[in-house]
Parts: sequence; structure tokens; C-alpha cells
Amino acid sequence: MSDATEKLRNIMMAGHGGCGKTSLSEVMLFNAGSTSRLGSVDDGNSSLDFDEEEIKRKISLSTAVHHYSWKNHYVNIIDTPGDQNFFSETKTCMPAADGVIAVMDAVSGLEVRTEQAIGFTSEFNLPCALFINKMDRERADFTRAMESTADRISPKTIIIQLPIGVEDGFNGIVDLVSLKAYQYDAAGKATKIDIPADMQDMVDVERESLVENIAEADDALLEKYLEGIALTQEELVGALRKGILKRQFIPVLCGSAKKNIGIDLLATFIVENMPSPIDRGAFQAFKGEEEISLDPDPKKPFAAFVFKTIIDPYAGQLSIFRIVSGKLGKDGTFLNTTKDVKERFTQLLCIEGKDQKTITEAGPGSIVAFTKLKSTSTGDTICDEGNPVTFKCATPLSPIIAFAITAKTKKDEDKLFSSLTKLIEEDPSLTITRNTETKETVLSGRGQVHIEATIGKLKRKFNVEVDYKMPTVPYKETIKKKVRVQGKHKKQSGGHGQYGDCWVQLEPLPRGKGFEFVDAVVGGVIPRQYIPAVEKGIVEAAVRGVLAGFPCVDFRATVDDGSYHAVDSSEMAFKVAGSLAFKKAVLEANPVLLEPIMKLEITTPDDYMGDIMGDLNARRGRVLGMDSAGKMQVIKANVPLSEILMYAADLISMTGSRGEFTMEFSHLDEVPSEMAEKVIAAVKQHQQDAE
Ligand SMILES: Nc1nc2c(ncn2[C@@H]2O[C@H](COP(=O)(O)OP(=O)(O)OP(=O)(O)O)[C@@H](O)[C@H]2O)c(=O)[nH]1
Ligand SMILES: [Mg+2]
Repeated sequence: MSDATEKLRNIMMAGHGGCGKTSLSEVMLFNAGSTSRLGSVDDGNSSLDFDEEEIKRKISLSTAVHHYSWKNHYVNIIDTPGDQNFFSETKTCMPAADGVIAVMDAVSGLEVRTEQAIGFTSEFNLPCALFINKMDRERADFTRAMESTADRISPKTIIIQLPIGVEDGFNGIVDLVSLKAYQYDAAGKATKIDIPADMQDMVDVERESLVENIAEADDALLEKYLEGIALTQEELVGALRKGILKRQFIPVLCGSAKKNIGIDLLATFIVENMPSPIDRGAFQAFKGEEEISLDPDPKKPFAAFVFKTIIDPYAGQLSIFRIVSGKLGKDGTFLNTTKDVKERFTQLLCIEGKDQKTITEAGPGSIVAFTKLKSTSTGDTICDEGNPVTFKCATPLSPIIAFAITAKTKKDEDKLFSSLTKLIEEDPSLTITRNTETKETVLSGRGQVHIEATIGKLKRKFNVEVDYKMPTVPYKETIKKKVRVQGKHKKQSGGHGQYGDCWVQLEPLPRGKGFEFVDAVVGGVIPRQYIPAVEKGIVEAAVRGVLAGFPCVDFRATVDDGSYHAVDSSEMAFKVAGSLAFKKAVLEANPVLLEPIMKLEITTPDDYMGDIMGDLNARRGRVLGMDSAGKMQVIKANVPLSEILMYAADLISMTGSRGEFTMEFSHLDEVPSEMAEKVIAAVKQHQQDAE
């Protein structure tokens, strides 16, 4: 194994929006001399939040990658967004990291997105440490912040640092592992000091508990500890690292990115206690159907996965990937197994925030990029042509809100669709669908801000301006009564006339059965060749129902009688007759409106169950069941789509962002009559307005 891989750390910063991930990363880059000036999110000159929209909003919208050297190690830092709208990236990029620093705000305590990020580390089996940031803030409270994590995260936390001073007076750290204390000056420079006397008791207690916790993770050490034999510093340090890598505990550190306090210790912690790609070990992959393991070995065939794509309309597409096995030179070819195409690269790049630098080689564990690939997108496996393998990529968080979007100018219609398709390569938590019924292009994502930011990107990157609105609910119509009517089309206007006559029976079918046509004509009362025309007339008329113009579904039409004229009958005349029969029959057949019912799965902490259930009730929801998953409750319910178009925002405010939901189409159901009247009136009003 190579020394370079041993000394490599791929670290992700993850956590709630605004807890300070980007600021922390900036300080680490600056302390290590990787950036010559300390980038700031607030001043809009961060090297990680460099996108125009990020500068404007002062939040991270997208994952950024940079690197620095620290104590003879090379660290790739992956800074992820914490906002709920962009949080899917934290999940989909996480497998590229070998360890995660979950960040929390010392004032707010453990917030949802930090809790979820720690949840993802369990899913991907990655070591995780918790950093309590913003210790300098007013009302920052280390103990209270720790208490807020109780029973909410696993594995258990172990405190390895304590803060010296509080709020504005916060100025140093006691390291409980080395039992050393550091005080920081205004420039963030650390000086070793004695452990403050007034902290000694607390340090003793916390140190004792730390030693016990570390010992518990190692059988041999535990035996020694229980026999009352003191553990050596070496044993302790070794067992701490081992326990972190095996995910036996989550160590807790603290500091302030703003004041550059404790950040050097965090950087040292990362190189000493977070895994190298070799510690991470083999990745599971598929060779055809067979599951195989790929070692981080430079001598093995090249295999990597693309975890992030950045589209730049000028520089082209940047595909960022993690090499799992093998190595790359400065140019060459590879196979994209996901798309089954060969591609060529002429440049190998390392990422430095918004900039890239050409490099000549990269080995296992490296996070590097290609530009201008033709067919490769996020989630794809790229590898040696002779050794095709595929990695299973992390699934994005599912979309929870949808908007109908239209290009502001007609000429951009086509470009809109192709540009959006490109943006989805950059951001797989977006989906785009063409609703053929409502004729709308529907863009779905993780929240309204997500959609708005995407619309901003469309303008900046592709110069396509769009309008957006709530999507039209794709209502349908159906009938409830069996009827039989005559459809007769007769026109005598000199010369050739038109004559078609049919008797059609309409009857309701069970939900989801669609449309059935039965030919029950006997004795040639309607000649064979005209029967399909009758069907066609009915099908075409059913596209626009009689109530509000929505498609009519779930009915059977049986043609059983009619008449014809030897000269004047034609396919066209029978089509019109079929269509007349349908329109007449539907009016008599007790037509009703059907609406899409969605199956909702809501995950929420216990406390909000009452509110959520009450709210579901008000939305005409029907609860199907409840389950508990860990400390969360899962509610399954069927709710009409029209009632939950903006549910994402409502659930956030109901649960202080702690509730999550997914939804999928379940079935169509009859709209209650008073609701139906409103829908029909609204459609008619809309039509009048349009005229
Ligand atoms: N007082 C104080 N403020 C901080 C500290 N760290 C960050 N901030 C401020 O907190 C705000 C958010 O910081 P960011 O670094 O953008 O936070 P983030 O976690 O990257 O945010 P997202 O990427 O949007 O999730 C900024 O105004 C920072 O200046 C800190 O240690 N102390
Ligand atoms: Mg950020």
C-alpha cells in the first residue's frame, strides 16, 4: 500500500444549516496555508461558497471540495450544504468521504440536519466526530449542547475536549486525552497553559469518564481498567482511534471558527483519529451479478465513482470522483460502466474550491476530477476498460414539492427541457416530468428555495428565464350510472351527405380500469369497417370530460345498435356519432370528478404527532397506520394531492424542521361534491379569464 494513501484523509463537514461548516473549513484551509487569505461567508469571498447564488444567499447550496496539508498528511475537505433544500448532497456525497465531522451550533444545540447527517454516517458505516462550534457566541453552553444530543444520536458520544471560558470570554481548550490546555490569542495562535485551577475538578471527572468509555471499547483494556491498573497514555490514544474507526463512539470537540479557537486541534484530531482510505478498507462493488470487494491498492485496476458534477456553461462540465482502487495518469481512457460507454480524458484535475489545478497522477482514495466528459454524470461508475465493475451509488433524498414551470419566451421552450436535464446531472435530487394531461413541465425538488435556486441557475447558466406556479392537479372525470343513448349524426347539405347512427351503453368500471370498448353489434346494422370509428369518436371525446374538461376514465362503452346509409355513411360520420353518443351519455350517467390521492409517509419525533394528525384530518387525509422507528414515529396516510401541494413548508413549520415525508401516487378517488363544485367553478373562471 502506498504511503500517500496512508497519509490521505477524506473528510466531510456535515450538519445543520448555518452551524459553521464552511467557516470551519475556511479556517482549516487558512491555518494550513492552503489559502493565502481567510475566506469568509459573510464577506462573500469564501473559497468554498463561491457560486453567485451562494454569495447572495450567504449559505452553501452545493458541495465544495478543497485540500490542505497538515502535519505531513494530505486532507481533502468536502464541505456540504446544511439547508434542508440542498441537504440531499450531504447524503449523496458522503460515500466519497472516509470520515465525517458533524458540526453543531453551541447555542442551538443538536439540530435536525446535524442529527440526520449523523444518521447517514450509520447508513454508510463511516466514523464520525461531533464538533460544537460557535463557543464564542452569547448563550453558547457546552453542557446544554451536550444534553441536547442525549438519546438522539448513536453510537454514544464521548467528550474529549472542554472549553475554557464562556461566550465572549471563551479563549481556550482543555484536551482531555493529552491533559493539556491551550489558550488562543486574537489571531488564533495557541499557547500551551496549565489547566485552569477552577476547571480541575471538572477535568478530573470528565477524564475519568473518558478513560472508562475508551476502555469499554477494548476487552483487554477493560480488564485492566476493572482491575484498577492505570492505562498508559499510549494505550488510551490507540484505543481511542480504534474505537472511533470501529464506530464505537462519537468523540466530541469544540471551538470557534470565528475566533480561530480549537481549529488547529480539530485539524490535528482529523489526521490522528480519522481513517485513511486504507483504514476504510475495501469497497463493495458488482462485477456483473457477482458482489466483489475492491481494495485501495494502486496496483489493482482503476475503479472510481462520480459523486458530484458541476456544470459550467463556459468551462464545460466538471465530474468529481473518488478513486477506490488503482491509479490514473494525466490522460487516458476509461469505461463508464453505468452508461456502457468509453470516454477519454485529457486532463486530470484536483479541486480547490472554484479553481482546479492540473495534476499528473492520482491513486486510491484520491478525490479528483475530469472536465468535458460527454456521457458521464453523478452516480456513475468509471473504471478500467478491462475490468468493468459497478458501485451502488447513494440514492438522493426524494422530492417533496413540485412546481409547474414555463419558459418566459416561447423560443426557449425546447432549451428549457434540455437545460433542466443538464441541471439534474448536477443535482440528482431534482426531477423533471412532462405531465401529458395538464401539458405542464413539472419540476420537483426538496423545497421551494431549492426550486427557486434551480430557476436562478437556469438563468445564469443557460440564459433561460422561466415562470413557475403550483402545478395543476391532474383531476379526472368518471361516471357512476349505467345509461344507454343514441348518437346520431345526419347532415344533408346538397351533394354528399353525412350519416352515422349508433346506440351506445356507458357503464362505470372499477377504479383504475381505464377504458373498455365492446362491439356488440349484430346483423351488420353498422358495417364492420365503421365500428372502430365509433370507438375513436368516444376515445377522442373522453379526453375532455363534460364537467370541467378533465379526461374521463374508468368506464365501458358498448355499441349494440345503429343504422347506416349506403351513400352518406363514412368513418368520419360514425366518429362524430360516437362522440355525440358519449357526450350525451355522460351527462345522464351521473358524472363525478376524481382526484389523485397520494400515499404519504411522515417521519416525526413523538411530540408533534398530535399536531400532524389533526392537520392531516383537516386536509381530508386518512391515516392508514402508525409505526415507531427508533425514537421517531412513522405515520402512513392517504391524502388528496390538492391538499398537500405545499406540505413541505407546512410540515417544516409544524415540526420545527424535524419532520420529514415522502409521497407517491396511490390511486384516484371521488372528490366530495362541495369540493368538486369549487374545482369546476375555478376551472370555468380560469377559462373565462383566458378568453
Ligand atoms: N459567532 C460565531 N459565528 C460563526 C462561527 N462559525 C460560523 N459563524 C457564522 O455563522 C454563519 C454561518 O456560517 P457558515 O460557515 O456559512 O455555516 P454553514 O454551516 O457552512 O452553513 P450552510 O452551508 O448554509 O449550511 C456565518 O455568518 C458565520 O460567520 C463561530 O464560531 N462563531
Ligand atoms: Mg456552508
